[in-house]
Formats: sequence, structure tokens, C-alpha cells
Amino acid sequence: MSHKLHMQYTTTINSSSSKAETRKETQTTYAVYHYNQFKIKQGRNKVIVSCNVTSCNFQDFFSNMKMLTAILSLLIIESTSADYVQPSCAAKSRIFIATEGHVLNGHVISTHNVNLIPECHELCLQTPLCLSYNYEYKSTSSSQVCEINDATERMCPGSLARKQGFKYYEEKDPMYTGPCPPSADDAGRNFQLSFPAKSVKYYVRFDLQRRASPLTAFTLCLWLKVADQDPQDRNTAIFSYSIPNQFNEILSYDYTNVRLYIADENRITNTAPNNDGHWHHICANWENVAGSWDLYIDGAHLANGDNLKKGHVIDNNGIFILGQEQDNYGGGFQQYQSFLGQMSGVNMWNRVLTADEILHMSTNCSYGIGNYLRWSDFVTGLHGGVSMTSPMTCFP
Ligand SMILES: [Ca+2]
Repeated sequence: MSHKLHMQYTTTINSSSSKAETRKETQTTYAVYHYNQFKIKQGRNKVIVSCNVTSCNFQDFFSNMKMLTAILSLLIIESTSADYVQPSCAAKSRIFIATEGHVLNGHVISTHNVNLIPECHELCLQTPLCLSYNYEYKSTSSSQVCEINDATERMCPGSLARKQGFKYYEEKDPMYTGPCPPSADDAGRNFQLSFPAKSVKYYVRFDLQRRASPLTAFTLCLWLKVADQDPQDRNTAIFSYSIPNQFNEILSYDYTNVRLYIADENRITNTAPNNDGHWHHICANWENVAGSWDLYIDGAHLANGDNLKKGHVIDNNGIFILGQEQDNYGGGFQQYQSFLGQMSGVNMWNRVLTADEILHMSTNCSYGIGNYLRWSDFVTGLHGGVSMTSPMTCFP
């Protein structure tokens, strides 16, 4: 690939969506779309998504736009690795390969009508759980069906099915290759977990493995039924998320006085669910602009503050542990910090949910599926004899 070819690449930046130029490149013709912050090159069965020149953050480093264009073109054409960074733009491009006449079955998490295929790509990039998509390309109507999947064929062999007029798009070199999630219906999440004794044996683990982008905000919600009546056992983990260099990246601790940790900095909320042997709903949220945080118990907004790890971004290569507190990456448990009781409906979103949304979820434990971490993600991670029962019985 010559330098000359890179420079041939036209860089007309249009508004939000456009059908733009086509060009010949190693026997493949690509339509190039500048779509919001993304540049989408659409070939017959290959899509390359990268960031639009105008929306990249590193413009300041380059005074010469032509130089920037050449470098970006190089990345677009030659990069095969793909950082899973979205919805903001990543410097590296991501390549999706289509299988014609097929769809992935059983893992559709949302369905949309779109007019152009770039809209489907962008919807995937903006959906934290999207790992692949089914696109209808031969509809007789003007709009096409775009189905967002939470799995890939690689993760769920045998789930690819023939379907005329559709194409199945999967990332060429996916960052995430975790276990096949339960099919996207209620049955996969209608359960609760029991931690039968205070012991480092009992825990539940899910490895995020960069499945979705780093977090600048989140809401974490879960249902809890504490069986521990020993007042000495207050230093108990509720929820623990560690990354390789920070074992307290997110930690919710002590169900007699909930403490919230972000990257090892903590706030004592001076509130807690009643330890009365009943189910309680807890939500914590945080965002990095003001470092603001909130704590809700049973739908009530009981504590909040700001200046907690302002500007911090939560890494996406971490390990979620339920039932234990991590003193190293994925381990370092201590018996006195282990959880005794039941848990259900652990979900996480990549934004701050509203008080109304949280209130609604607190009225029924089957409401709400996280768009970043879902209760069903934990199904494959039970350790030591944590037991699962169905259906959920959590009531406020
Ligand atoms: Ca510890």
C-alpha cells in the first residue's frame, strides 16, 4: 500500500449522515460515510469503523491536517486490532465481517428500523452490550431492520441460522470472547443466588474483558437479603470490581453503613438497608464530571455527594466479584469480609439513572436489565457451592 494511495483518500466531512464517495481499494469497493463521530467504510461484506477526522481528540497534536489525514488513513486501512472503545471515537478502527443470508439467533437485545446501514453500525457502537448485529439489506420497504446482538457466533457456536435478505456482522478480531450468554429472554435472569456461610469459598465472578467501553459514569443496582445478624460482621463486601492495578476500582462495602469506593477513595453514606431478613434494593451511581454520587435504598434517595474521583475513568478490563472483597485482582479474599445471605438482580448501566427509574425498579426485582453488566452475566461464574434458585422471590 503506497503512501500515494493513502493521500488519494478524500476527506470531505459531511454532516450527520451521508452517502458519500466510493473508491477502489484492493479489489473491494467501499462506500464511505461520515456519520456523526464515526467514519464508516462499507464494502460488500466488510465494514471498517473508525473515527471521523473532525471528532478526534488528538487534533491538537497536529497542526497540519493533511498529515493527520494520512495517519488516520493508514490506521483505517492497515489496523486489524480493535480497541473496544465507544461511544467516543477510538484511534484504531474496528473491522466487521458479514456472513450473507444469515442471522445470529436468540441473542437480539434490541431491534431498530434504519434507513442506511451506517445507522445500524452506529447503534451497535453506542450499545455497550452489542457484540454483533443482524442487518436486513433486501427489504422492499424503505427502512431496514437492524438487530443488535449481545453475543457472537464464536461465543455461541450453532446459533447462526439461515435467513434470506439478512447479513450477520461480527467483529473480525473481537476483544471479548467470553462464554455464550443465556438467550436474551426472561428465563436467563429469573434466579437468585444464596451464599450459605461466611467463607472465602463462596463467590460469584464475571470477567468483563473489555466487553464494553471504559466508564465515565455508572449506576449499579442489586437486591440483597442479609442473613448475617452478628454485629461484628459489618465489614462485609456487597459488590467488588477490581482492575489489574486497582483492586478497589468500585467497591460497595458494609451493609450496616454502606460505603462506596471509586478507585480506592471512599465515601461513608451513613445509611444502610434494614438488616431485617427481608429483601432490599440498593442502587449507587457516580459520574466523573463533578464526581457526584448517590445512594438509593428501596427507591429512596438517602445519600449523595460530589468530588469523588472527579475525572477518573473506570477501566474496562476488570473482574466483578459478588460475595467477597478483593485484595488482589480476582482474589485475596478474607473470611470476615464474606457475604452471608442472598443476592439477586445485580445490574449496571453506563449512565446515571434517574430517581424515577430507580424507584420503578425498586418495586419489582424483575424490572430493569443493565446495559453494561446484567444479572444473567453471573450465571456461568458460581464458585464453591453458591446455589441458584428460580424464580426470583425478592419483594420490597
Ligand atoms: Ca480485604
